[in-house]
Amino acid sequence: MTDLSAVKRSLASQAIETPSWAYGNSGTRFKVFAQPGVPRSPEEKIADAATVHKYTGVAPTVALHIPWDRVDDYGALTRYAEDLGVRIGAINTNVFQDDDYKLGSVTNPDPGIRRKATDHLLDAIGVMDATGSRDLKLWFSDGINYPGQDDLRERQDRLAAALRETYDRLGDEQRILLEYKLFEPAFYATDIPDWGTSYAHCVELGPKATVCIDTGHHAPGTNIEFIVAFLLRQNRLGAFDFNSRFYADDDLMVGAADPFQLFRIMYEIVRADALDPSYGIAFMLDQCHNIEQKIPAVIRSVMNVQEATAKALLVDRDALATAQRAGDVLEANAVLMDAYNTDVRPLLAEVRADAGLDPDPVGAYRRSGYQRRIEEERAEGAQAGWGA
Ligand code: PSV
Ligand code: MN
Ligand code: MN
Repeated sequence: MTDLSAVKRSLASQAIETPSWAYGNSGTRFKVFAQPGVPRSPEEKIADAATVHKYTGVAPTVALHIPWDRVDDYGALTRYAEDLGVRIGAINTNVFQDDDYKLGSVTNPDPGIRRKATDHLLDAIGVMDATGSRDLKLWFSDGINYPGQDDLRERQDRLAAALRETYDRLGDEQRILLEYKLFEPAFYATDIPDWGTSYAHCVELGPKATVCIDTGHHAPGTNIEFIVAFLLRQNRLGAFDFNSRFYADDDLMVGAADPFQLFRIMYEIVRADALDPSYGIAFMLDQCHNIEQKIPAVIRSVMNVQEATAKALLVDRDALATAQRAGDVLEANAVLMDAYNTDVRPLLAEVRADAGLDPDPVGAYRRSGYQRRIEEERAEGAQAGWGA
């Protein structure tokens, strides 16, 4: 039997990190559709993230992207966030938006460009020192488009050298989250294309390097929960970038394309007792809201993660273990599906009410007048978007 009060406690203490770039304008390579009220500065992105936290109660941190969120005084930005009730989360690096990086950043054949890219990673650790962030998130767009374009193996050596220098600069409480991506923008070969490559580099580096699983970065049909289980067993799962994909790296709302997959992922987390923030996994969103309104879309995404988590927590683990040990295939599957098919919305409404929150976060946001206010207040000035 599942202990409902323990489930509610776990849900109340869950933490989901939202990304600063989800609040800014974004689009596809064809068009960016600007929206009214979009932030014009890192401070305004943080204010929007704090609003998501205000209505969900489980989004206490916001990830920054450097240089999109560059400011002169990160100490002041940190205090600004804290005054609004949130903290700065992962620092994301950007070695993909400069002409110099056409042939790669840390794997570039030109040592001068490799130096520039590595220096950016080291600078980002300086930002972490100033903001108190624990996590340095590294995603490299590095790869090649044509067979023979560069030496596959030497690029791994260059990558390892840059990672080593970066790792050695980390403080005791800081870590690297190393992300992988199947393809794009490189199409023939990507330098960190899969979890195995990321994992191998992390092992080589040391215990402060862990893998970040971006759910959108896999081939169709990939069993992501297997990767989760494997990395948890090895103590190398550091973070998630949650989002949904239908075809490639769509960055759509988590839980929109395949809520069952999200449940299976969260079940592996629950199975490993790795949900509590004290375990150290960063549950982040990595999304862009191109055609839908941004703040309610982030709220909806947070709720989707909560719903998958609630279902995972409701799995009767004793009954499942009994069925598994007895080799009762149908019963084991039924136990899992019973939890998945439970409507957990009333349970989450109770958890919110117990925390003094409106049980309907999207409705509460819409009624709050925040959207109207930002549309009025942010009418003047350049909006933040990709690269701003
Ligand atoms: C590009 O694919 C990407 O979506 C990666 O997932 C990063 O985490 C994100 O951009 C932010 O740099
Ligand atoms: Mn990502
Ligand atoms: Mn991505």
